Amino acid sequence: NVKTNENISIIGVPMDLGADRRGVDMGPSAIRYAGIVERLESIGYKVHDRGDLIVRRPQVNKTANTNLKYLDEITRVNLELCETVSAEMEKGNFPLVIGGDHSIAIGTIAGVLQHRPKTGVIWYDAHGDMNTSETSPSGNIHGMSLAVSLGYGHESLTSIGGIHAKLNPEKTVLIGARALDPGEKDFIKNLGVKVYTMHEIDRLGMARVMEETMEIVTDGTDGVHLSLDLDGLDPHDCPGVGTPVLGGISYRESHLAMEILAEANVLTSAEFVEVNPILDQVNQTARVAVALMGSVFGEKLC
Ligand code: EXY
Ligand code: MN
Ligand code: MN
Ligand code: MN
Repeated sequence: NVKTNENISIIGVPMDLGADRRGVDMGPSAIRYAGIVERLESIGYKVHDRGDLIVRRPQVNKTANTNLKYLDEITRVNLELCETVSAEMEKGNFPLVIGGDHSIAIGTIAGVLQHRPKTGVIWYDAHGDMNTSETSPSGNIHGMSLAVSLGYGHESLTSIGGIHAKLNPEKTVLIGARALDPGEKDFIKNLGVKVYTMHEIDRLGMARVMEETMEIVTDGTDGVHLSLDLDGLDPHDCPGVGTPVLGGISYRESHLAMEILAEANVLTSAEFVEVNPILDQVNQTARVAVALMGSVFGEKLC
């Protein structure tokens, strides 16, 4: 049952500076404790756990002339993450990043784009993460990472990986959105990013949503990245997240989404973020994350 790209490199990023609530920095430990390595090995992969990047805790969260919280340290870590992801891909390994708050998508995606510059992205999230410093209600960078990866936002962040390493909005799909800020809604429409809100998921069903999504992210691209924020799922299934929003995607629908992605055999990189163990119930959210990784990496029920 060994896959063609049989090497997976796990990169932990214990980052919580991009979020308002502390604790999401313990996400990588919780996901390892939930058995990520054993799970992927049981499917037939060779798993290389590269450990965690170092994230410092600055005493000062202010950078001059900006409302962005912890901009300097978030920039530093994402530069290192970009290089780490790029180095793993250089070796032919599949980068699997575990977080940590969603600000780490900036570094992951910048690294991925060094090797697959036309990557399509599935952004599985209750939120859009499409704010800039002008539209952000909070100054929290985890609410800005998709905008940065598309080329919009503070220059320290958009320059990571180089100004040309940016996503194509028409090859970017949001799934599970239900808490978009007014500025984000305008931005999504203007850029032509495809959004499947909970309304479309209810109406069309997850199978159709994923079939349409696969069409968008595979046509004319050279890779597919999955950026899965656990708060995309319903808080009943995933209580251990810092920004829960009622009315989310179910555990079963999420498995189906991952299985359809696995069947298409197009995934080239992935990240699972926003697991917050101190808000969780007996590590349930980390266990859901590992179960979904099982599905997306091709685990079969029978
Ligand atoms: N849209 C809100 C903000 O920008 O502050 C909330 C963002 C939460 C982001 C979470 C991780 O997906
Ligand atoms: Mn912390
Ligand atoms: Mn997010
Ligand atoms: Mn979110």
